[in-house]
Amino acid sequence: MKYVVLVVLLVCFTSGPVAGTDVYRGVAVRDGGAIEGRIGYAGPLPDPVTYKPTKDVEVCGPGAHTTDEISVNSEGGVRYALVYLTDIEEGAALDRKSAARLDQTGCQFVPHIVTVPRGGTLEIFNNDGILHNVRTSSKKNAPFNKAQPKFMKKIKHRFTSGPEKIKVNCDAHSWMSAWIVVTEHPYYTVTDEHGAFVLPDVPAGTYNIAIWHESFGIRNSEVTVPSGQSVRVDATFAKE
Ligand SMILES: [Cu+2]
Repeated sequence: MKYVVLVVLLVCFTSGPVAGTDVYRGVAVRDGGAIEGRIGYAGPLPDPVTYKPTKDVEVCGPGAHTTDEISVNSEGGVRYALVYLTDIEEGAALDRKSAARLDQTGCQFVPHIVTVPRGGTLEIFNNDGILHNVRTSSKKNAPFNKAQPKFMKKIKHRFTSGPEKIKVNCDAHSWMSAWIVVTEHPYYTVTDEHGAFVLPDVPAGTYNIAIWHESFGIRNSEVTVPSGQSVRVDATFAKE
């Protein structure tokens, strides 16, 4: 009996998903399929995170504002959930040459989640004409902390290690936060205001898909993508 258990364990370990693989190969995808779905929130809707600027009010805007940390619409659709495949080894090529862009506009980072390929460059813009200070918290990539005065329109930064989810804050405005996601392949996307997402051009096969939200946690499931067709993956977060 022990022998049987051991065999089962070995099979599990050798056929299980490889998280954060470094062996991704870009190829021409023929008859790829799509994964589409909706990420929802069950139960009473969570309260948004709010703030009221006490400095730079003429740029940041007076009164109460809402951050993008918790953005759930009236139908329970969860915006700004990151959806990605964790174990894909071969698929569409990753464009490492085009720069990704993160704006600071009205004292908010836009978009709230930006993806950057490993080895790629992120351009961080200051559109506000006031001082911002960009600080990242990361482990694989070296963290950085850069003041961006009003005359410094653009900071460029290259991310050399991944995959990694990196939180960004501004030390001049405590409510400003965003996420830089360093990717190894193109199968990452972020849900829209309805909680919807699409991952196109996926080679037929079975993959592990992760759905991550900074406040609600992470969900994983297996998905089988049929050749030339789409498959749905819906997930729901709830208060635990
Ligand atoms: Cu700022």
